Amino acid sequence: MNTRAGNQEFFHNNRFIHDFRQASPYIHHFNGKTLVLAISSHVLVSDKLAALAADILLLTSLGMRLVIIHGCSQYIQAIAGRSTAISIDENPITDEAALELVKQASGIARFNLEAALSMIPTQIMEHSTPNIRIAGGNFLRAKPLGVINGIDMCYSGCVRKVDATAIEERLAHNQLVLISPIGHSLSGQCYRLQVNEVAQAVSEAISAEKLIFLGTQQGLLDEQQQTISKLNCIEIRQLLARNITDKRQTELLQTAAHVLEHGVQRVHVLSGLQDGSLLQELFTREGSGTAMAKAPFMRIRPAENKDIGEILQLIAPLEATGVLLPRDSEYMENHIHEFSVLEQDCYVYGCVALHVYPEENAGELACLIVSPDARARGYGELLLAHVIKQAQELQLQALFALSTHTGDWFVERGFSSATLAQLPAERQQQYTSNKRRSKIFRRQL
Ligand code: 1C4
Repeated sequence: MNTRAGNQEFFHNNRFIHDFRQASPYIHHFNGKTLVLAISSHVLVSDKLAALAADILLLTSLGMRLVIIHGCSQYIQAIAGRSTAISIDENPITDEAALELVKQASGIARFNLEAALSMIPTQIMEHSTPNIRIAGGNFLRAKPLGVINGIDMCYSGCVRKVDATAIEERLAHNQLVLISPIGHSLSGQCYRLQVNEVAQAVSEAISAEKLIFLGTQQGLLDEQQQTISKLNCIEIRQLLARNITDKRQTELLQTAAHVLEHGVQRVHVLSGLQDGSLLQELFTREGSGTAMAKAPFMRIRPAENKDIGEILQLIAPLEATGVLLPRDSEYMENHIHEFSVLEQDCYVYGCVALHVYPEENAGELACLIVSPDARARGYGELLLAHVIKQAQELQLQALFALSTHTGDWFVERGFSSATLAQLPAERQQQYTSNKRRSKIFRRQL
């Protein structure tokens, strides 16, 4: 029997509440953001398409604006027979017959995707199904590749222009834009285009928040064939310079570097065959596959009132064990200007405060925390360096830190033991009254 007590036990035991709460900043962040999904035809022909389509519908219902670019090589192969080398990598020349195949295959890919996106996922009630409208059109202007090294590429083309205004109009009307890898020239001719190139041109033209490649691989691989979780543009360029990746991976890295340097915030390479990889990437801290960004993913910024909840969550267990001084939300509201937070994506992973004693021309590094799941990555050291820089900019002469458990950490980073008498007078009083008998450390600036 399904009882309320049974339900409570269910919620207590499973991770639903934890996971849903963890997803909430991402849900908030992505509302109204534009995502470009480049979906390989290997995914479209697989039995995972229905699950992926359901996840895509979920994203639209959460307010994300989606543009999908689909591949079609698997459909071409199905029509033309297995022996035909028809992917653009294998056969870059598109003659008239090949162009006909591309048109047929794109049509099938498109219809299958539209059908999958029209299904009502079982978890959505019929009357509450988001009424997703799919828009297509002549969004891509193409031009021929022409004759390369004496070889006529015939109807293989490249993107000349993206009609970003038309795409924006469709997105503004809550439509999902579906784009095939075919463009049209001013003379009315069709040209076959590469999915990567279309994805690059479209995501740059509409300044997408993210470009997400959904293919067959878990993500990009390093030399040991392990999935790389994160890359910034410098690391992408280094990987490309080492020339160690295969052709497909090299193309993805080149595309990623280009779009990141032209306004797209993130590029992801995920497996479209792994159930839920898209949701995992967008709504969990761990993510999925490979994520690429222009700058390193982490930044330290001044704390704001909106961060108080997360800072208090970081403090709570350390306050309970006596590592940190107690601080409540009223204290935080009054002192938030002293705090800096270390943020990655939408999450606060650490914080630190600089309390200034102007009369003694000194500062105290306080409330230094790195979240347990992000320790030993050098974040503590970065927060320390940040506070030292702040203190130097204020032309303070000394920085203090008081600690019950972390003395060695400060000594290893240039602090020395200090006496109570060396502390600023106001802090001496607080020290005496709170009876914590913390060790005192000082660093000359
Ligand atoms: N002692 C010595 N070494 C330590 C250490 C410790 N307690 N904790 C970590 N380490 C070492 C690691 O083993 C690692 O060494 P390895 O493996 O590289 O050789 C290295 O540090 C890691 O360095 P990191 O730069 O990657 O550092 P993170 O792990 O990112 O962060 C924290 C280091 C100490 C910040 C982190 O472990 C943490 O959050 N710990 C819990 C909170 C904590 O102890 N914070 C220090 C507070 S002192 C208080 C206040 O409320 O204002 C109390 C004031 C009072 O009156 O008593 C402060 C300043 O907040 N004061």
